Formats: sequence, C-alpha cells, structure tokens
Amino acid sequence: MYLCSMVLGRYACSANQSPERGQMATTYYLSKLELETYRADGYLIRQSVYDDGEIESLRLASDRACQAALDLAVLGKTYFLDQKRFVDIGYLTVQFEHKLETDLVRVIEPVNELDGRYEELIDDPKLVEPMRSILGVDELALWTAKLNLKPAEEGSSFGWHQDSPYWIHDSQHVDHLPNVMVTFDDATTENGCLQVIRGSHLKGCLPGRDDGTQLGGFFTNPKCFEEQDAVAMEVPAGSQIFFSPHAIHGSGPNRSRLGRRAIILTYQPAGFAALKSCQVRNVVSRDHV
Ligand SMILES: O=C(O)CCC(=O)C(=O)O
Repeated sequence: MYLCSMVLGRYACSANQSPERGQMATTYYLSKLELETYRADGYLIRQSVYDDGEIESLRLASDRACQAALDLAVLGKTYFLDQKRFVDIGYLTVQFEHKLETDLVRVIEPVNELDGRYEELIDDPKLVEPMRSILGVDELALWTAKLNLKPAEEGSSFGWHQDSPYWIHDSQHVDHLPNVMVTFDDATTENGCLQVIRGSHLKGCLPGRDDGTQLGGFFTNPKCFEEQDAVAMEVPAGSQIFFSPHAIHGSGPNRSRLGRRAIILTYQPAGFAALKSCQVRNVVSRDHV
C-alpha cells in the first residue's frame, strides 16, 4: 500500500493502522504521485527524512570510513587518470581531491565495507521501501555504495554524466539500478549540491565526450542535453534524492565554508552480485520502527 506523502518541511509518512494490535506502523513506500514524478523527471526528492541523531551517526561514520580508507590506502595501488589520484585496495577504490599532495578523500566505493553504520543503512526501510516501489519487486540487493565528500572550499565538481554507461559492461539490467543520495549536510548550489538534468533519463544510455582525455568518455556528450534543464537539488541535511541510472547529473565545486557530505546507495533486484565485490549483498528486511 502506497501511503507516503510530501509535506512542507520535515518529510512525514502516512501511518498505516494495524488492525490486530491497534498500533500505527509507518511505511515509506512511494505514493502514486511520487512514483509518477520519479518516472517523468528521473529524480524524486524526499526532504528531511532523517532526524538530527541519525544524521550525526552518518557523519561520524563518514569520519571513521575516511580514516579507515586512508589507513588502507598506504597498502594500495596508486594510479592517476587525467592527473587525478586514485588508490585501489583490492576492489575498494579511494579517489582523492584533485590538488596534488592532498589527502582529502573525494569518493570511497564501496563504502559499506568500511563501516557498520553504512552496512546497516542498506537495510533501512526508509530506503528499501521506496526502492521496492521504484523497482516493482519486494526483494532487493545492493549494487554499490559510494561516500561522496566535498570538503569546504576544496571539494571539486563532477562533470555531467550518466551512471548507466559506467555500469553497462558489468550489469545485464542497467535500467534497474536506481540511486538514492542521502545528504549529511545542508546541500546548496554554493557547496556543490547534486544537479540533475530533468527528463534526461528518458533518452537511455548516451554517448560520451570525445575529447582525447582518459575520463572524457565517461562524461555525457554536451550535444545530447541542454544545461538549462538542470535542477539544483538544494535540500536540508538528512534528505533523500532518488535518481535514475540514466539521469544526467553532476555538481559544482564547493565554494562555501561548509562541507557537503553524502552517501549514494544503488539498489537492484535480489540475487545479483554487487558491482565491485562481485558478491551478492541481499537486503535484509527489517521491521518498521
Ligand atoms: O557527489 C556528487 O555531487 C555527484 C556524485 C556523482 O555524480 C556520482 O557519484 O555519480
């Protein structure tokens, strides 16, 4: 039953009366309108889903995951693509900010393997139930989990791209890999919030840039979309942004004094292996809180 609705300010879900015990159980499935919005625009925002305590626990986990990644990175294999530093430790990849000699972490993937709080988050009904609505199946698995950090004044931009062309060689069901970003800080244009080209997911996998750089092919050819269709996902900390694997998205640099931390989880139907570990990580259903 799809009962959730958007309200002004903090996100609230409709309560579902349990006839047996007379108790109210909260559900997080998408409403019909939300699902239609996701399908038409390629994204859907739910604001302020997590309370201050939950947000703080996600931030603390980000500090722990970064420290763990830095400790592991000394044992890893370093390489550069277009002068950008990456370190692989087994199948875990750490991307660093672009200024040389910096140890500021930009992305960790798959981050759930570094911290139990993120492992637990994968099974959170607040994520799982909307993802069941989007995928139209009850049983889910994780595809990947990225910690995306934009340190104050240093965090770099992400060029316009789709995720589907990255994943098409590793998945037979690239249309069924929806993302959700959970924000740990208020996200604004100034601190480099996510931006999505509205409706771009309807075009499927698009060609990359042919600019002679190593990473150019991963960025969407600018002839395929209008930048004026970009929508800035300005949301409070603790919000969720669901977006299609075909949605063209990117973000500007962090020009502010506030960090912009977030995790992006990507789900798929159950039984399929995750992107980097190649292990199946099925979602474990949890009772509602
Ligand atoms: O963190 C961001 O602003 C964008 C991240 C992104 O585009 C990605 O991880 O695919």
